[in-house]
Amino acid sequence: MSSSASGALLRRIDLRGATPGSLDYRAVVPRADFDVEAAVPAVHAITEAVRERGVEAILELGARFDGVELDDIRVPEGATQRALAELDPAIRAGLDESIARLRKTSAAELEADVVTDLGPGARVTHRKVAVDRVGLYVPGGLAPLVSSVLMNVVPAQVAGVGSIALASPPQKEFGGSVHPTILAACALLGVDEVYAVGGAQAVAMFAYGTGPCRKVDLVTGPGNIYVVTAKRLLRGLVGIDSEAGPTEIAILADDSADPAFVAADLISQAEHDPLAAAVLVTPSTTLADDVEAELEKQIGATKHIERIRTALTGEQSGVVLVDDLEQGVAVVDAYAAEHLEIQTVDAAAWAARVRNAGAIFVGGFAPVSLGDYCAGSNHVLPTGGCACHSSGLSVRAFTKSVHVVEYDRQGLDDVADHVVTLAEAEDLPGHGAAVKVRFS
Ligand code: HSO
Ligand code: ZN
Repeated sequence: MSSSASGALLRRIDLRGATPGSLDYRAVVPRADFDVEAAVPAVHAITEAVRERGVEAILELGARFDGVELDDIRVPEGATQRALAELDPAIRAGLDESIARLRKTSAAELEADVVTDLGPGARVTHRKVAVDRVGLYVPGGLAPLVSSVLMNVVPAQVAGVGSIALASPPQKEFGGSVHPTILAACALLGVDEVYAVGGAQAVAMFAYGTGPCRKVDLVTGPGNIYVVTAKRLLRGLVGIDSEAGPTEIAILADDSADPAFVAADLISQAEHDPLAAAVLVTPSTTLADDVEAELEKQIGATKHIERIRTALTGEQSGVVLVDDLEQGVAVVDAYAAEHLEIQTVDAAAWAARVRNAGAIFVGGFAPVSLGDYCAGSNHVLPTGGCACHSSGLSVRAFTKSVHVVEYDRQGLDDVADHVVTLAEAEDLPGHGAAVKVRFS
């Protein structure tokens, strides 16, 4: 393996010739230094302040981090409807389309109860129940992610969540309120419990129940390192979705890919954050060179050039050269990207081989930005390699399941001896006795 920095935007990591099994790809793929542990002391101080001093602490933190002086954390009723009335009709049409597609996929993905009969008088039902109350976090930071409102709210509503609260950082530019487009999206979706609270303090507010905000059962939504760290610290007290940190795009591509598409897609996610990761995995040095040339060409025309350049040249981004797509699949699986694009011949077949990714975008006409807004898929996805054990948001994230056990006398009698034997094997005779007493 070698790494080179030749003045190119993307560093190169050459894995060609690595024999399968000889190298831990996870250790060599580029990855952001997203050090949640390092953020723990600062975040713990924030969550404790909110726990101890409630709204007063949240207002102080808003002044410190967001530069706003507020008297109240709750966005006044009516503000969402007013924002909707002033919303640009073209934006409204885009939001409507996105909502319609998300509703359709969410409804189709709802899981039915599963009833299993295990013999006469022996039945187990796997019942699906929506979480009662959720707190949704929508980042404000470098961009007001209005689309994240939809990605959180729609699956929660379709799952049947009864109570939804939303928090987003107060915006100095808008008098300390939440960004008006985010408020308008809330109105479109019928969400009127909105808090102008950002960062770790929002997660703490949801988890503890602070001031006007009742404690929630589940906190979802993407965020910066403070939000992610707060979710990790407060997990247990509340449920959380995946840890969704700075965005990542990995593209597995061969010679058939259009370098202009590949470059544009890498730039699209680099645009989010100087910490965003853009990774190209390819067996083609020609493609790697052509993508590099395209990046140089396209980057000049971008609005957020500094942020994009920082993300592309950062440690977390790069081109990984592989021998073939077979090795490429092993590498992208090890990387477990938040977003994975496959731009190869037989893209669907290669996509079917991938096990670890937050979402997979197949072929040249499924860019990540389609998924960010209007594909009908969800864009709140696990980052930092968490895709090897976690899933993105969907109705399932807002649902829990309960096993309901229905056995009658006959059903219990049929397995009674086994229960008694196993209880004795564990030296827990009282367990066996609870069965025997029913037949004595
Ligand atoms: N790509 C981001 C989501 C997003 N993009 C929102 C634009 N707006 C993380 O999946
Ligand atoms: Zn995006």
